[in-house]
Amino acid sequence: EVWRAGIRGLDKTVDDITKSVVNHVQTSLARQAYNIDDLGAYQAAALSVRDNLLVNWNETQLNYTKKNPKRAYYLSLEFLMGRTLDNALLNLGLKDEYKDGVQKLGFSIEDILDKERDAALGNGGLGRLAACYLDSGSSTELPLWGYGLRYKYGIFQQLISPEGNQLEAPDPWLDNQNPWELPRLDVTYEIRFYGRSERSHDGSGRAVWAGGQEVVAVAYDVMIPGYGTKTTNNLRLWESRSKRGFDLNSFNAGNYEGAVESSNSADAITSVLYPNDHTSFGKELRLKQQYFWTAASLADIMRRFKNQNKPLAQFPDFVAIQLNDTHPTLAIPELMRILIDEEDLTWDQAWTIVTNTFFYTNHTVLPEALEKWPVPLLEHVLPRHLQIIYDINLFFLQAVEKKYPGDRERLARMSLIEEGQPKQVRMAHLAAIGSRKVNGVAELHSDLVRTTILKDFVEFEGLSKYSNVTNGITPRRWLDQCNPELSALITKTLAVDKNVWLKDLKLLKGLIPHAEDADFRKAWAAIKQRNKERLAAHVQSTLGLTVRTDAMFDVQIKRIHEYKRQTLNILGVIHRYLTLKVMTPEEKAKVNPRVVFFAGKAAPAYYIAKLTIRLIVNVAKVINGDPDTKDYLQLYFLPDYSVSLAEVLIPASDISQHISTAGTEASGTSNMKFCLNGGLLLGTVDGANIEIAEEVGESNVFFFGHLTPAVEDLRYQHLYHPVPIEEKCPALANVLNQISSGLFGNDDIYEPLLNTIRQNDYYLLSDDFDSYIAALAMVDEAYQDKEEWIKKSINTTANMGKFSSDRAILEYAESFWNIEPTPFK
Ligand code: 26R
Repeated sequence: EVWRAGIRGLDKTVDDITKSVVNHVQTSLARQAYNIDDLGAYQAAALSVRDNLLVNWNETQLNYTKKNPKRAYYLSLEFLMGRTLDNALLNLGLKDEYKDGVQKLGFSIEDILDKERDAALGNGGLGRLAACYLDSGSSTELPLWGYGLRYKYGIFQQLISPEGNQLEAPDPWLDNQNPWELPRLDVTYEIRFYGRSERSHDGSGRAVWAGGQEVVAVAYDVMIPGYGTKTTNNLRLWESRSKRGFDLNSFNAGNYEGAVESSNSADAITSVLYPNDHTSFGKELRLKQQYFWTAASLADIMRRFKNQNKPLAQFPDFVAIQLNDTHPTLAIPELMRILIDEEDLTWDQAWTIVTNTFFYTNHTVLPEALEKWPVPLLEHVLPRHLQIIYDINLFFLQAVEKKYPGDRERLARMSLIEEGQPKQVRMAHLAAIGSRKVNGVAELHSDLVRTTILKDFVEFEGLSKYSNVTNGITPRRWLDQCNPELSALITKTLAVDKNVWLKDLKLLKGLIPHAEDADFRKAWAAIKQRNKERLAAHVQSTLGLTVRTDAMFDVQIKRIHEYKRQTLNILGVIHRYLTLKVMTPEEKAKVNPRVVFFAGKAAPAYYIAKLTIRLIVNVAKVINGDPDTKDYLQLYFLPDYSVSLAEVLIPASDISQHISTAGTEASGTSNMKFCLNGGLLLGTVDGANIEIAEEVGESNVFFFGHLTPAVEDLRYQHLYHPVPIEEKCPALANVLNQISSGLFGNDDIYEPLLNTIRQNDYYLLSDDFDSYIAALAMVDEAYQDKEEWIKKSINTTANMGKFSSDRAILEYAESFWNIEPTPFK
């Protein structure tokens, strides 16, 4: 009775909330209630919200313990969560109450929300997708856990020097205490590295992995609330610590420095997120991150399973593990090791369990992004795992040989081991044969997986294992939170509660008839305009730059990469500038003003990507300062792209660019975010652009460029029948020559970038430039007819229902994992 009376319920009233916030100011922050700034108010409010999340989180875990459903685990090296407070308030249904509560205490909720730092534990698409999927997992009440690493430093902070160079600064996001994590100092596992694989002396002949170094994994839990449900799932992030703080042996031997160093090397494992996107470097520390995380996660999953006292053969009936790209593929040999070396199962028993437990999602077909680990490195760091990988390979190739006798080339192509100096383990092959299902992230991409990188595997194992789940985005963050006015207009227009349509996004189709209603169009356009003004105010306050808001807003925001072709965009901007320069005033009067925004980070070692940023920044200086053109064209590179910046940019866009060389962008997810917010899409026939066009209608998107099947031929021609660029694409040649002649700075710094195009032009800019310029002109023309444009905008939003991540996660749950919604109360 005494216990029950003490158990905390949810705060519900404004009164409960102010009390709880003030209580946290006094007790948790140990500060004077009357002497608190916005940051303190944020922290106290966050702690108070966390108390509420904890109520639901505890009940959720209790519900799972009671019902014991099959659970799915999403293993991802990246979770790009962004901010949490606003999302937690929305999902708890306490936004208005907290707004009033903090106002009573003398604060504005907007100012408080703005104090939160992003949790930026990811590079881009893959990490943000993981965050959307967790939101949807809880919102659809699925028993879904995330497992990742608690990096001390997230993705670097991007600074742009006056010359336009990207500089990287660390992101010490944990410097202010993080109210959203719960340290679980009692949940720890010891993870081994190095050492040797021996035979046991007990006569069983079992392998024993011994010696080396042990590192401790400590759990930190992050609560993931569902929208409009009590289900609050868990994201468990591992931190590495040295086993005893100090290595006592070396400490006793008088080697203080050595002892401290060993503690440093254990800490180093979860110190920093690798900032590479799409290029694998084979670094030892990265391998250690991958093993540390998969081994800790599997040990945790195994412990939970064993608590049920079920036979190991039933493991796949209770556990599904999704591999987010190949980064966690070591989980496959690790589970084999546990089952064979520690649980004494036979190879076949173990392999049956493994191949019914794992599921593998591929996120890219670019060759440089396919992970391969050098055999000598694996042998050094994980000697027992290398043996297991060799055994998996042996049995696998025996089966291939049986089906295709004497086909040596096929064996070499399919082998887990790539011959060479050194030999390397192909992680995508290991992930594919160790998994129950393999999927790509959009229809075209899944086709490419099936017909290129895993073609032999489809032939050998059958098509049904090789599947597609088109990506999705959470409409909570990417519509309701980032565009509250549009969300409110939609709710009013559909005349259903927002918690209905936000969970059944196809209901947006109800907007279609309203596209014909002039008043509705006016309201729709006014919101877009206010979102542009909000963006302009943000640029003004953060960068001190004045953006005109009576122009078309044209946005490209994503990692800087040659395949994404920011270069094509900036060359198009220069082309527009040159065209404006030779126009008469009468001609110019007909031009629609345009503001072009770029944002995105370049991998620190990616020279060409950094040059692209430098070019954009220096072109911006010239264009924005040219009195002949500045009324018609403005250009901005916004530094330090982040989830939070995207939340301001996306609702403000009229047109966004998704212009990868056909066949290179697996899906893209920001394309979905722009279109959901009524921005139109200018893009190539690639990734999810194709499915967006299918949904919203080809007349509502602007497509250009060569199609995927043409790409291979074009590249072949570039190599063997090159045509000088002056001949092939004079407009492009002219732009390149203008840059070379010093229009944007007098030295030769841009030559290496320009030469990638003049020489082999792997990403086909010279093939697509003319049709790109033509597409931009079509955009201009369409924008002239304001009413038609707004109709397109409305119809785009209305037809984006398919791209909710709720749909995507339910596809994984139903067709792969075989897990079910497990609601309570
Ligand atoms: C191996 C290592 C260096 C590495 C390679 C690639 C690390 C990270 C990546 C990121 C890749 C896998 C990625 O983010 N891919 C993106 O995944 C999104 C979500 O599926 C897609 O929308 C997007 O098209 C794709 O590029």
